[in-house]
Amino acid sequence: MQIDKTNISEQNQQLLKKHQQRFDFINNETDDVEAVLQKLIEFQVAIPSWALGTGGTRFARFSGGGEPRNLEEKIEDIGLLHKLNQSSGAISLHIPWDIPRNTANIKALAAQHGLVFDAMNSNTFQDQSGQELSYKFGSMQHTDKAVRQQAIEHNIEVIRHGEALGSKSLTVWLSDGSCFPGQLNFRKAFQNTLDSLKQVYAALPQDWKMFVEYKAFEPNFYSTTVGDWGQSFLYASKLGEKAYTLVDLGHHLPNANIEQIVSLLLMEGKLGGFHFNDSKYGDDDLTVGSVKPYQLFLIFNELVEGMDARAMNHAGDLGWMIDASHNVKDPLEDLLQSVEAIMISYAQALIVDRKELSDAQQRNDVVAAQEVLQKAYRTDVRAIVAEARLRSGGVLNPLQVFRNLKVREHLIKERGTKTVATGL
Ligand SMILES: [Mn+2]
Repeated sequence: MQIDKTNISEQNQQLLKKHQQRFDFINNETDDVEAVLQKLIEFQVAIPSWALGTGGTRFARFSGGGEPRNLEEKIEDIGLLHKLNQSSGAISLHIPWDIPRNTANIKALAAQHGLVFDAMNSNTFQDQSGQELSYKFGSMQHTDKAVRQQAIEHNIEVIRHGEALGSKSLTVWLSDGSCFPGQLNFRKAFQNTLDSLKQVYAALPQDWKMFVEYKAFEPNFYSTTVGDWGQSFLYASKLGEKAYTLVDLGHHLPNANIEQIVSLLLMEGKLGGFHFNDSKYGDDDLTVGSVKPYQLFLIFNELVEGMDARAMNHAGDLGWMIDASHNVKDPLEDLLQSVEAIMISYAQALIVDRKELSDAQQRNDVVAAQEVLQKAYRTDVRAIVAEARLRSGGVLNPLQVFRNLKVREHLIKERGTKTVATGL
């Protein structure tokens, strides 16, 4: 399935007049829209290779039709998303699910679709077929040195694949932990994990980053060895300047103040990357912005404030990724919604009146501070986001065009109704 320039301009033509009215209105209402547009155009969110097919729960998996059957088709799917929104110009690979059969061909295919390779993801949370030792009782924390060594070697192999593809970072998420009190010596588990991470860190190329992702619970239900941002920060600090904490929105205990976590990690120069999703109860992996859009805005508000305080480049200095799983929606439609939600929250954070907010905070004017934030949050910035897409060659309404062009129907025709993408 190819979407060409003619498709795009035809689709945009139908919506252009209405869009222009909406954009003119918001442009008059808002200061410095041109600067916001420029930032939106530069901002790219990586799509994870595992989110292109239907996910499953521990009960069932209801596969959809036309799912990508291999890495080439995953790249093509992200290419389609990027063609529509011009904001999904990167792919985050998972090893061993996405080991390229021919690296040069894969690089060329990605380049053809305007995609770069974002963070590489290792996997020691499940056993692979033919694997010698089991991760049933953990990987990097394991009591047996041989298991730890196997996990270390796997991560180093992931780095090598990433180097060949032009990636610049490794995300390590460990499911290690314990399910029952007494199962684990916490201190030994931490030390083993730190020693293992140190060996992986030593194999990082000079210009690479390592992201240490944390998660409060699941699959382990009593303790997790990288359980929260404090523990991740501890590992990242002990490892060195190339190691950072990665925040996954779904990996917190209920009601955690994620925006405060983000603010402090940024202050310490230790926030490395972000996994976007949304949730109601735990690690639900739902569409970004579908349940708690105000929280997403508050997080972006801290991101923008914190990055500006350190003179960071919004688009390039942190790793922006989606980490979601789709059980009932078309994965591609879900991803279009997620990217849109991210761009909307980012745009709203960009129009916050920083001076007014800072002044209100200084004089303890709580009411004024809330007004400043909510004024931005309640501004309908969708026409700004659409204008950014239009200027970068995308479509005004990606979801509508996805349906108008019958993208899913074409993919089913090409790939069949019973395809299963590699992943969970
Ligand atoms: Mn994640």
